[in-house]
Amino acid sequence: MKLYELCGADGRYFSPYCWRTRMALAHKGFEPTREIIHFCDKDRIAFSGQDKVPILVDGDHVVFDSHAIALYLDETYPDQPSLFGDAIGSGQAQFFTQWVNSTVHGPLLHCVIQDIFEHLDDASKDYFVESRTARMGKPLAEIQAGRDQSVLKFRKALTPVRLTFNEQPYLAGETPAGPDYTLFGAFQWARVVSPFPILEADDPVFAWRERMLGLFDGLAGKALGYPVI
Ligand SMILES: N[C@@H](CCC(=O)N[C@@H](CS)C(=O)NCC(=O)O)C(=O)O
Repeated sequence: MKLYELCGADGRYFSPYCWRTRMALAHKGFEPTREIIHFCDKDRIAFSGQDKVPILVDGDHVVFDSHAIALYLDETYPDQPSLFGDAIGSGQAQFFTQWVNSTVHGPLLHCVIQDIFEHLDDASKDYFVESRTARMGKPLAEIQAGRDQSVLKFRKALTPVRLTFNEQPYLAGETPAGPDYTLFGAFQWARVVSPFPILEADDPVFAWRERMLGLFDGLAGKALGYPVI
């Protein structure tokens, strides 16, 4: 298996979507070969017929989109530990993925967007500024300057997650699985590029993040990034 993953300068793997897939692959017991992609390496991923990572190449199969990859892994490797459980679990996971993408990623991106820029390889910097300024409608530094407010929105968005941890240690229940990786990608995205504290230390989500960082022999915790405080 080969995983095409986004990387910035000095081996900082910051993509939230790629982290979902790395964690999902580890959960399934797979260690793919890793292909490093920078924002400007579009020609190297053109074979997939689209321009985003993660992309998983498994023999003759080319699968892109982190959610589609997770579904593919469960369908193709049912004897390995499951990510979503059953058809109902997969159905609910679709909702959860859309919720994280639409409700959690936004305020978090506002907290770290300039920090992402700072950690990009030089060749990707202009592309990032142009594409993101056009998308967000403001200079990146200006967006990040409001992060004391954005982080409050981010923490508020996590209310259902926090309440879940009053009942169970992981989003998937007693042990981590697909939905935990879907949300955790966002936290790793921030940690890899930014020292900004996005959670308070007494937040149950903070303790969950600690547990996630330690999974799979510290796969995410050992990756280059800032200490979580
Ligand atoms: N829905 C996709 C989103 C993938 C995505 O947006 N990937 C970003 C990396 S974080 C990317 O490749 N962006 C390339 C670009 O913006 O040019 C997934 O879940 O995999």
